[in-house]
Amino acid sequence: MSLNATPRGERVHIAIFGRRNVGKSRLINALTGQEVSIVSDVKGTTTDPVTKAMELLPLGPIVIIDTPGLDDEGALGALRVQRTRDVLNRTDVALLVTDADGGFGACERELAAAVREKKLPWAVVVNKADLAAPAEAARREIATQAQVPVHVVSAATGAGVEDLKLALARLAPEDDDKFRIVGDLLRPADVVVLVTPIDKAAPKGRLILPQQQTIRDVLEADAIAVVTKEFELRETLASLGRPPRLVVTDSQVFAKVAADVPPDVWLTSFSILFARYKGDLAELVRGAQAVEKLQDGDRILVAEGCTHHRQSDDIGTVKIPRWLRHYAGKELVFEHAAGLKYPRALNEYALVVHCGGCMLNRREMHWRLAQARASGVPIVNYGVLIAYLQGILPRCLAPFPDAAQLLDG
Ligand SMILES: Nc1nc2c(ncn2[C@@H]2O[C@H](COP(=O)(O)OP(=O)(O)OP(=O)(O)O)[C@@H](O)[C@H]2O)c(=O)[nH]1
Ligand code: SF4
Ligand SMILES: [Mg+2]
Repeated sequence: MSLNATPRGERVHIAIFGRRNVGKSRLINALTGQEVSIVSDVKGTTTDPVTKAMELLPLGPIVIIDTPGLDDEGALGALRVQRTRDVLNRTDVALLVTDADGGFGACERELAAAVREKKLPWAVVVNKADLAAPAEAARREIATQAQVPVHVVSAATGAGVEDLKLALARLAPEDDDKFRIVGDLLRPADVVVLVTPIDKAAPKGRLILPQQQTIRDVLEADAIAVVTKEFELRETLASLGRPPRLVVTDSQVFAKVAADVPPDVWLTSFSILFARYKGDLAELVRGAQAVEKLQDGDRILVAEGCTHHRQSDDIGTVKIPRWLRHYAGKELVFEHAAGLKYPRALNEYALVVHCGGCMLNRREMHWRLAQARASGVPIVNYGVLIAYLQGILPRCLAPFPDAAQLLDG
């Protein structure tokens, strides 16, 4: 994806479910006007979830997910069905595709129950209207069972596809003001100073995504973003006519920045802002505190949201284990999970340490937190853990009293 495009984690994730051969893949191609997925009359053509980021008007930037059929058979089939069900954990809007022949049977009812349990917005699509338009009675029957809108379309002729796009735009969750990076901490005309080191680790010619997104959110709050490196921070603060509302820094230079920012000015880090934005800050702070209880032989899961290229001093496989062993002074056993492979049985772990999850949408991050909660396992992320180990977490949490309070207890 181009660097100018909307980040994947910010896109509405639309997933298409249904039995084999109902035309899920062909419908995706019709909706998007692209050959996203392979279509054939062989049952079980789509064997793995297929994901594609794109613009879908009038909705905007989306990720569309094609899935294997819900009625797949045999041991391999069951595995595919499980993978399809896992897609629900990152779905914002679900479409359940059926045809006039199959109607709304056991497969459809089962998926509908799972979608309802997750409280997802969804709709039913009756495809292949060119072959057999469902009689009005059949359509009403499906609507009664599903209790959601039923759209009759033909992926082959395109009939009903434009209406379905409009319906998707209506179903998509609206941007929720509760979920802001910093905007909710600011009043119009507040000044926010952002400290962004430009060192060898910084990408050439641009700022990294969390920095870009934070600037954007400051501007959306009608506040003023002032960007500086750590070396010019003192000058920057001195040049302002009034103290800033907030200083946000890269965690790596926190100590230097903390020395230059007056104690009564809020100071936090980009990682803390994103921990709150994507997840649940209080839960992650509790997870950090669990470090104090680690024992010899405890197993720790380090989970990352994508399989990025590992560097020699990799954060997840090298640095986090080193820092944690050093801090706890215990013999700890580390295991790793990357990408969409997030283990179900978390209860064998004493702690889960998750990456910032920049590639995951908020729904998936929340699902991962919920899995840990359900297993009774504390979970923390890289940003909150590092701040805790460095002893800077209390200062970082000053703007967030609810989470800060946990450290006092
Ligand atoms: N006549 C007609 N045929 C369709 C329509 N939509 C899909 N088909 C055909 O139905 C067959 C299955 O379509 P796919 O899109 O591969 O179905 P799928 O649901 O993705 O199937 P799996 O990947 O096997 O789960 C293909 O031969 C399609 O050309 C439609 O609206 N009308
Ligand atoms: S923070 Fe997680 S999701 Fe983002 S690049 Fe790193 S490993 Fe991937
Ligand atoms: Mg398919």
